Amino acid sequence: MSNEELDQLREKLDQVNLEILDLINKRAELVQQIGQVKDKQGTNRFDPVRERAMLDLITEHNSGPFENSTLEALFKEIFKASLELQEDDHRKALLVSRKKKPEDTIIEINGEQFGDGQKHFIMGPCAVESYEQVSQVADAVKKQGLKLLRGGAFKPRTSPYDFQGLGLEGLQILKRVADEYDLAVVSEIVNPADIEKAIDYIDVIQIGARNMQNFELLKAAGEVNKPVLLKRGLSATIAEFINAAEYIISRGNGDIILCERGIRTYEKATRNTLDITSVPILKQETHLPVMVDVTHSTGRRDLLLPAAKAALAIGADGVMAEVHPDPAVALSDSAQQMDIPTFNTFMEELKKQ
Ligand SMILES: [Mn+2]
Repeated sequence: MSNEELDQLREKLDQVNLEILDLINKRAELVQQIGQVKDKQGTNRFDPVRERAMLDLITEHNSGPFENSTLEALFKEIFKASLELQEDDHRKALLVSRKKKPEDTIIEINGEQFGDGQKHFIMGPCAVESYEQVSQVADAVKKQGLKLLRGGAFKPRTSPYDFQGLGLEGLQILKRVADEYDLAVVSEIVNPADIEKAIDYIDVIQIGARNMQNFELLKAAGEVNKPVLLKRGLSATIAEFINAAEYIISRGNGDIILCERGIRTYEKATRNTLDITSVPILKQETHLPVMVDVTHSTGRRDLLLPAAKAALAIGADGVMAEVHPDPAVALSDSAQQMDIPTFNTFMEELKKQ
């Protein structure tokens, strides 16, 4: 075969490649249109029966030289790429995504701008136990120049026999103390029906790890005009976490702070495993502020400071931790709450960073 002949064949091959390219992209456009129709109908994108029918049609018309199995494998790749294209379109459409809104969401709470690139802190006792207890912590929080006070009034506990929190009375205590010290209140709500009465007492609605996929609660939080601190579920993937936030924003409330609080793994040295790389992933994928709860992720007082340093170093917008005047007698999380001197050292160290 002369070189000229080879060149001609190669030229033809290039031509065919371009035709295939053109056809593949035409096909992709059709698939995208089908995806939009399916979205409107609310039907599943992946349809194995339809895929089988398409493959059968292709092999029926196959006159070689490729074998049917080779063609099936090739087309299967094209189908897969097209399905992924539909999923990309879907991800693009998420309201919490960077693709939808490239700039950071900044949430103003009591003069703090969450998401502005500065460090923010949410500190307070695990559970509200008494006015005295909360006000001692609030005093320490205020002296550190902080603006947000956390405290649990409704406590979803692993055992039904553990302390369940003071409920509305707990919120009233928090509100009273917060007003005295000019702090904003972050507190967990567990029941959609409680949101309406709770918003008179709290400034940030916390949705806890155990409720991350309580969709009715997410929807209810999406319908009020209060920032939401959403914690990652203990067995939730990052994609599930992002979708939980999407439930809130889809109802109109975009003031959402994501909070990594550790996930369940086989490791027993810590209470949960702090998934530290979820922070930059969440920052890349969404435009929302991201915090790290060092208390529940580690479950160990000796790890609070190094975990908090790591969180800030990797790009978290803030740190959450629990503080109790006398952790030894705390009604919940007694092993990992900081006493006030430890909290002061913790804060001094983090401010240095
Ligand atoms: Mn706790």
